[in-house]
Amino acid sequence: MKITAARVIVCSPGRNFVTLKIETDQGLYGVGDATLNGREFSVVSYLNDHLIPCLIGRDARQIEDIWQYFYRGAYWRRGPVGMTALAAIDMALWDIKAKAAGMPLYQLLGGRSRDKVLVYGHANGKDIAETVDAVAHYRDLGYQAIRAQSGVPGLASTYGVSKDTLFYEPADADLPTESLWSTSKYLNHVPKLFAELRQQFGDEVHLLHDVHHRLTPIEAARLGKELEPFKLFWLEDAVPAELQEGFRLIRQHTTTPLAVGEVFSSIHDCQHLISEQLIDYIRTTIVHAGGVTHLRRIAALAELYHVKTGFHGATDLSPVTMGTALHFDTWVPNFGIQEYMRHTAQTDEVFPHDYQFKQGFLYCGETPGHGVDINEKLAAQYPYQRAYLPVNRLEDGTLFNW
Ligand code: EZ4
Ligand code: CO
Repeated sequence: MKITAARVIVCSPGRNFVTLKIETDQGLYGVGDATLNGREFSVVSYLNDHLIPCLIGRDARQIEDIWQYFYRGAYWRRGPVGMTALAAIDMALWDIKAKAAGMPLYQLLGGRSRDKVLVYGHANGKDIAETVDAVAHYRDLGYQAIRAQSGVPGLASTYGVSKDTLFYEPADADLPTESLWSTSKYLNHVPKLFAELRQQFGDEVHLLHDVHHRLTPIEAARLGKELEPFKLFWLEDAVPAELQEGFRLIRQHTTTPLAVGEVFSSIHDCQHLISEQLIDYIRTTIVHAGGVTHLRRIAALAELYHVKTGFHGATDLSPVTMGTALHFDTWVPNFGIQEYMRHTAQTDEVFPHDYQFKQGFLYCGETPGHGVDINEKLAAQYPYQRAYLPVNRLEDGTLFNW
């Protein structure tokens, strides 16, 4: 089965998405996501200028060989741009293989391990009262796991707090907006938020929180410790994770479960975090960490060390990634949870898919392949719109982590 064509499609049905479509001489095609939020065209160029010329004419069935060819063959390994481009090819090839087999992707991976996929949604508010209302709203929608973020008194804006409750999109301007950060104000506020949420909602609901890379290990240790009474499902991205051994310090001080990895691009970014049992959930996702082929290796390593999956699933992960991730989640033995931020109706229309949300769970479909397509005609009506993620400064002007 020869690859005859590969096309990169850029569209913006409410937000930017980069999509790869691979065609074969058997009439079967596959679709992959290549979206890297705020840096979209770096991946477009990597695919168009460097990978696609080497892809045409190859046997679409040889997923592993093609993966190795582009990983080892680049000489320059890893990194978000290269691994996202590779992931797009990998996703499209798994889509083709599953279509050729006449099976939904989870069957090819090893079959169903569970009936449904537990997901968490994002409840945001400008203060504690608004966040309480947002959590109540998600409870009404059937969610059993909810991430809670609140504005911090004395800070004009912070990560995770949006204008819209269901469709938070941080890449919100054609040049980066700037927000201000104070670690002390934040640390004083967050335990109050979770005390109130437990008071209001009891122990049944799973509560999660995303620090978004803003603490040092000792600050994260303090926060984890102070949040212990409120039994979080996880504390996410407590510190920027280039320093894997930094997690040892957090781990020595708290039993709050730790999740990390949405910005990782390979198994080497989390090897020590996993093998030294410094984390509880690994958040690498299909599109940013080399596709199904590479995620399988990360999940298998994690399984050895009692680490569960908790894939990134924000709105910048296109429905193509979401669909593929749901097949992976349906199969993977050490599944933990899946993040699920809803896409807008426009996005859902451009990417027809067969997965469904019901009462706090997502269900992947039974269509052969990963179950997500792109309507190219409709996509063409939504041209690219430049959009950046914000940057973040301390109150004295120092550039900080966003
Ligand atoms: O900021 O996907 O857990 N989710 C997140 C996201 C990320 C965006 C960045 O593009 O941290 O909201
Ligand atoms: Co996050």
